[in-house]
Amino acid sequence: MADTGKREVCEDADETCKPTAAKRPKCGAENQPDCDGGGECANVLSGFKVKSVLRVSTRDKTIFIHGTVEDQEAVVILEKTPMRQDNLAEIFQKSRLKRTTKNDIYSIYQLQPPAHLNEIKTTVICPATQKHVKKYLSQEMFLVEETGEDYLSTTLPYIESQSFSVQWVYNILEKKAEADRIVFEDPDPDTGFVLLPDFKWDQKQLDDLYLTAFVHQRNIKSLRDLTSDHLPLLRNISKKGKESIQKQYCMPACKVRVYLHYQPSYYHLHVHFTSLNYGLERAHLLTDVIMNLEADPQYYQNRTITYTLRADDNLLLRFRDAGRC
Ligand code: M7G
Repeated sequence: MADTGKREVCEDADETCKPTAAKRPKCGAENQPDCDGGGECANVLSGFKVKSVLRVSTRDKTIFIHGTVEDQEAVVILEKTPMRQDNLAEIFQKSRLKRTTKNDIYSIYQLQPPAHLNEIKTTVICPATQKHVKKYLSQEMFLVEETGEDYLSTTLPYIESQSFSVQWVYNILEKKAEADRIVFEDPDPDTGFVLLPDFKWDQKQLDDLYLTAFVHQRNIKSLRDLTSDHLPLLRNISKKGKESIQKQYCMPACKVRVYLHYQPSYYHLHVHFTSLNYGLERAHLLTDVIMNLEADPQYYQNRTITYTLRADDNLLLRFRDAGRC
């Protein structure tokens, strides 16, 4: 873990925390045979052929591209990573500067840092399905108010017919992938889970901390399936997840947002642990979920849940067909 220059005070300890080194991924494609153990990969993207740009976000400095790699459909996401305080000295000393404008006391430069400080986080989904391509395409959004009945008659059949594969989650749970990235595991088949850095986090700074806990139980699709029977599981994730993050990253519980998405993209129950910088769209706070289930064991079977769907989402079409949107 890069030292962000911050020192947080541990909640449950007298001494000041020192974040322990984060387990870094060796490279984005560590399971592919073209990567060596040191993290260098053969450039699998050298033959990437761009078909279309799906979305550009200047604010997030990210571009989503649809294309092909060796005739296989692929989605590539390029993202400029956040600036890190601990690199500043090297940036100032070792960069090349080109001045583009000067006016009185104001100057603008193009700064070219050394290559290793100029990395672009690159996510590759290959082979990608049409559904992946759609996920990243900019689209108009619509609001849906899903009742418990809507869930059973419209949403559940949709999920069962065409949700994303969760094989990658099973690979994590079975240690067939990302085993070296696991931050914490409770192996209990009922209340246990695996906590590890999310794909969205490069682990280089704590400002955008993002870990995800995947439950060992395989029959819980989402928030909708939760009843008071799952309270021991949820309380366990909340407690041990926060404790692990406090221990590993020195991030106190009051700095971590813990929540479930509804609708999620992947229907195997998982809980997001993020820094407060992340937005709240689709988020249901785990503490609220626990309190709601304590008050009403069937709360999530009965309540109406409101969320947005993209114009091209087949689930929206189903709500339209059912006259519910
Ligand atoms: P979600 O709420 O189902 O979907 O969360 P979202 O992507 O619409 O938020 C699933 C989470 O799993 C997301 O935060 C993804 O970034 C993360 N994720 C997806 N994949 C395919 C992987 C993976 O292979 N490994 C890890 N560690 N995280 C992943």
